[in-house]
Amino acid sequence: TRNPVDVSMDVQVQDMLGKAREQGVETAFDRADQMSPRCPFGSAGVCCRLCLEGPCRIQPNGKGPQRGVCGANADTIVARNFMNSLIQGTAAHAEHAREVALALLHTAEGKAPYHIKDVGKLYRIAEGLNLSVEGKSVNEVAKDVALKALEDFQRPEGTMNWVSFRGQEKSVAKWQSLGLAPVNSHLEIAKAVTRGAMGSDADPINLLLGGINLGIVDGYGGLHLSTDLQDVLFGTPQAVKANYSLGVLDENKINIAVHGHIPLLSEKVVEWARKLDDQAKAAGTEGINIVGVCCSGNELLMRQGVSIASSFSSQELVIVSGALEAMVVDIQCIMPGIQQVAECYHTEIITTLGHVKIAGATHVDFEPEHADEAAKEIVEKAIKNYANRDHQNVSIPKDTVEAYAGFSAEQITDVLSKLNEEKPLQPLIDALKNGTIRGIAAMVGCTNPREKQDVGNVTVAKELMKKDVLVLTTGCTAHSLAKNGLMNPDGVKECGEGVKSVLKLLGEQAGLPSLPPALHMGSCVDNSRPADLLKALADELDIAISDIPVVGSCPETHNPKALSIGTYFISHGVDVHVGVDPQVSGSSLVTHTLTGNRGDEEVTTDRLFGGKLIYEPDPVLAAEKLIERIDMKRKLLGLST
Ligand code: NFS
Ligand code: SF4
Repeated sequence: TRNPVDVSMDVQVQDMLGKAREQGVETAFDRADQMSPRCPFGSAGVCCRLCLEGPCRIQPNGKGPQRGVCGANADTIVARNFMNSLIQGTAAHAEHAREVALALLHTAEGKAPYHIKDVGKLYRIAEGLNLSVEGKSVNEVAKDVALKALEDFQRPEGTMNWVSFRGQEKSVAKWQSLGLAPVNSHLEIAKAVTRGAMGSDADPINLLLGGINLGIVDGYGGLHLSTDLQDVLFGTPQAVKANYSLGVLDENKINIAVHGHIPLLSEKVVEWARKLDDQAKAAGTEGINIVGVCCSGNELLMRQGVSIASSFSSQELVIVSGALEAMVVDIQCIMPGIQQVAECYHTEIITTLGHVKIAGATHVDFEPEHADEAAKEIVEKAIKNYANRDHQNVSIPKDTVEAYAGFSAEQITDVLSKLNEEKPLQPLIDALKNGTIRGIAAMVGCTNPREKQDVGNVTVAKELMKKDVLVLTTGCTAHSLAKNGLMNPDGVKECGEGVKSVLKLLGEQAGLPSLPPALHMGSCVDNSRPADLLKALADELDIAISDIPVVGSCPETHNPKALSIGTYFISHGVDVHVGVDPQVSGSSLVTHTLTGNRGDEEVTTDRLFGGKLIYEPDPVLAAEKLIERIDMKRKLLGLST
């Protein structure tokens, strides 16, 4: 068993883990220890249990049988397993997007209690989709946009609307020429399920190309669609200030954690917490305190300035504080373990979706049409549960860290436009060209209970900042960076002189001493935002996205969703680093296709798309490898290195 100091950089997490252990409460960090050593077959991706002839497993060292009962070899099994995990990630994002699209339709029809908050963005999207808006009301335009979005789950042929709308022409043309441009999300997911099944696609390279197709579905049918429509419904984020760490819990208030992903639920919980504040006061408290966990937290942070209590790996420890009345969850990244932990304290776990329940938890069914009733019921349950709080067992860590977030592509462009109104991207382009900014990195992804929390995320970010790389961030990685001062203007001291000067200059335009060194662009579906920024840059320069000196890094990932996001970026020729084993080492062919170089004889993603996967567990070495790739792309553009 690891000592608390070895599971997280965060002292509050260490303390809370100490409390949990003292009280005999098991968390993911303990279970991760119990799970090691991990099965070498699974780790290498060479076990297959796709059919009842198996399970089959191939010894990577060449000893023992080299084919499964059906004749599939290690290459096929590894490629199939990799693609099957991309299906998981892509389906998660597509389903997220579909729910938001349906909610937009119902809102436009007056059947769901939401409003069109960003009318400007709605009209920009309508224009991008070539919809006529003349003589139409806002709701009519919203309905047209929602129908176009839903068409991306059912059109029988052609290219997805959101791919044509949001994709860069150069990339779309390449995908079309390779037969990889997706038709509709459900079709591609269903096709991938079929090809990855027993006795279907047995060509490892073809399976990996199927994975690229899923990455494209993920990026447009999942990420962009979700972000676009969420911005329409809930507003496009603008810079906000909020607090991070377990310390954001408030002993004097009723604490409700919102956890999961889709803001349809969490936005309503915030709204009703405000409405029922008096009830909370009548219960003898100072009101209601909503805190965020995982990406629901990111969504609320970006739009409402709600503070964030925890990233993925320490989610159970929010409960161990003893001060949490309810944890409301929707979907994804919700550890089933929270229920066992909650049973040791007074916290009520509230699930909200018919297809995502946890045995033993309370269930309040959440349908967008009845969002108000459900949110009210949830908040009232939390208020009522305050009576069960054991005040002797409350331990809330003292400090919180102040952080700035809300850097949507629109917000960044807005700040830039203060330097050059006509061509807002020009200052950024000039800085890239003259080397003041060496490159751009999107620091994304998770925390993983197997890894020491925050170390990978923070180290890679700092190493890149030092070398004048501009860092954008999303997801749980942003949480790591925020807690370590990298989303605060003070954090700019970590940057090299070039990036520092740019951030200071931009900060002044925004009334701050500096912009923070890591610009928080939102949740994981909001990886569409850095993608939008890259597309705008590439278009302005009339180059492909793969030519820009930009990289992605995902040091502490755990989720297949992160792999599909990574694949989305690779499909654009952006290099993507993962710090956790992607479980493909059992096939040198698959490994080479994903991680090989463009000059190689064989097929590699680098050769086909201009970007590759970089697996490197050491964060310092990872940053070095990323810088190498940034410099290589600078050289190809004829820029100084
Ligand atoms: Ni992304 Fe967000 Fe966090 Fe990882 Fe999970 S919450 S959607 S998958 S763990 S960053
Ligand atoms: Fe074994 Fe082939 Fe069945 Fe997989 S699909 S379990 S390798 S027989």
